[in-house]
Amino acid sequence: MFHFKSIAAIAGVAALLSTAANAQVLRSSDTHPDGYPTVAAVQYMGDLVSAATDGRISIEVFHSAQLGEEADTIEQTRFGVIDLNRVSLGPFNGLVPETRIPSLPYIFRSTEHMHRVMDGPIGDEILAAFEPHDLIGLAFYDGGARSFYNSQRPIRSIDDLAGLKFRVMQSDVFVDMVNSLGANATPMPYGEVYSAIQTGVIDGAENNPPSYDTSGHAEVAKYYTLDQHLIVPEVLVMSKQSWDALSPEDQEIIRWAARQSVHYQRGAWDNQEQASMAAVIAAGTEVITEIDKQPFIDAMAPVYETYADTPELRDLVARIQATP
Ligand code: GTR
Repeated sequence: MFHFKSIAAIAGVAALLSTAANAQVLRSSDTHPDGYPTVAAVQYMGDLVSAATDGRISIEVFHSAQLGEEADTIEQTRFGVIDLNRVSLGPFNGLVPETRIPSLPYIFRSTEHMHRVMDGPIGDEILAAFEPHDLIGLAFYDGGARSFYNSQRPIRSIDDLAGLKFRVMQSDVFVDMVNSLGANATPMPYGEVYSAIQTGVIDGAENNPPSYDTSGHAEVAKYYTLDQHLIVPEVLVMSKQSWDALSPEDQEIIRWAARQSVHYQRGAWDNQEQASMAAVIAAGTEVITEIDKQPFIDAMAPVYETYADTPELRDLVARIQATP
């Protein structure tokens, strides 16, 4: 015969099991390794979501491109195979035209300018532009400023870029950007860049210090010129299918937790940027900081003309530039 306490214990276990059965784990993708600021930020968001839902909903971050390269994971997120995805805005340029504008070279004067634009109504407008493409834009993270690195020679002026082959993210905006600077662009997934530089298929690539460091690219491309041509925000999106399956209350929790994680990510980003710069310098990177950016900025005029090609997109450029 069962003792009352055993019955209570069995009931308790049954309740736990049924919670576990109802518990939902949202799968989130990131190309970066564990510990990278974007990965840590989505894990932090997951902790907030778990706490706010008493464990009903949690987030598991599949870092290090475990779910695939960015272009493929974007498609999987649109189809609801992946629930959440932290990606650069760059790979969305073909799908979501509004994302081209904050991906234009030198559109932001500084990270602070980028924050003022993306934290306000313009940022909200760009997040909303994902919805017709089966994605819900949740938040923007920092991605610092991207600069050129290569294995051949120090770039001290725009003329030094001539003839070099650089990998870019899979977006025509960046192909035209590099070609307009007199170099040659090769679009390629992030995970293929290291061996492409090592084997001489390309001479280099362009990225922010944390990516240059943690991807190992600094080992094979030791000349890093801080021309800072792109301040492209990172974005966290959710599959619309996964979103629609949530109650309005849970959707609100997801939005709130994503917003909270932005503060967390920015703090982690600043630390990582400093640590990565120190690490690559210690490992022998030659950093070229003295560079006249004006010729780079001037060379970008045709890129603006090509990609800000509707009155709406031109207006978006003007509003970003007019933001103090
Ligand atoms: C990084 C960014 C990634 C990815 C990568 C790349 O800075 O965080 O999302 O876009 O650059 O160059 O492919």
